[in-house]
Amino acid sequence: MADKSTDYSTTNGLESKTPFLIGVAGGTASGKSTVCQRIMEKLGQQQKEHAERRVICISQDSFYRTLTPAERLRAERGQFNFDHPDAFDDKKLLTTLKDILAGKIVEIPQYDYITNSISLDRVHTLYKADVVLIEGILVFYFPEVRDLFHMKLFVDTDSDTRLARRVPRDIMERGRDLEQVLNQYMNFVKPAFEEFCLPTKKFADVIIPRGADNTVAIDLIVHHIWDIIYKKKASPAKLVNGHCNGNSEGEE
Ligand code: UZR
Ligand code: MG
Repeated sequence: MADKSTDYSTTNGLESKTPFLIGVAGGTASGKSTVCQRIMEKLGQQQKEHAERRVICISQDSFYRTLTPAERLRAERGQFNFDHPDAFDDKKLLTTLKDILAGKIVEIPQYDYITNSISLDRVHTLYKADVVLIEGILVFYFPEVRDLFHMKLFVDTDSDTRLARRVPRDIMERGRDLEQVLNQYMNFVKPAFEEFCLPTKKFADVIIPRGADNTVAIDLIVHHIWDIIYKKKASPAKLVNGHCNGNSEGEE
């Protein structure tokens, strides 16, 4: 079958060790990070040291742009729209992904939801990997970024389930109060989801209903990734049974 996954390593004219890039989109609190975590676990990577990891995950949140002082004030009052494409530095995201595809070592800053800004003192260095997952609400929004992915997944979780998860998460992990969370949800998160995120579902190769609860879908996806990346060396049955160690040394 002449699918693009068969010869992914030569897409964009890059060399044979090009990492396999997977985009994971979906609404807020749909379970994108958890889906990525499950994929990494099932590929047997989770316990490895950072530099050795063959499967890594990046969040689009690391590519929020620096706010102007006026925007910062609005953000503190919950009046800045973090769900709008303009909130992101898409050029930086694009450059970083291109560098990753070119096999370069890149630095990824961590985002701090309490200060609404990138923490420059908490930067992760990403080494070469076989598989790179990028998760975020708008990873399929920017055409040039979208075109870089070898596989596109959309985590499709009901809006009420997402809201029910988002409220306690924002209060407990992101230092907000209930009124602020609900206002922000109604004014920004929900309309931006409908306008910018949901329409990108059509670009997905695979739509995952119910998010991380959908173990069948995740197993199938992992099976497929394994097939593409480490094909022929290990039986897929081993992978599903959790025996895979993700070591691709000497393969190809
Ligand atoms: P996920 N977000 C914040 O709450 N604060 C910030 O400083 C930056 C982002 C939220 C953003 C979006 N919206 O809905 C969410 N708001 O992070 C995306 N308001 O993250 O996909 O993990 O839900
Ligand atoms: Mg997230």
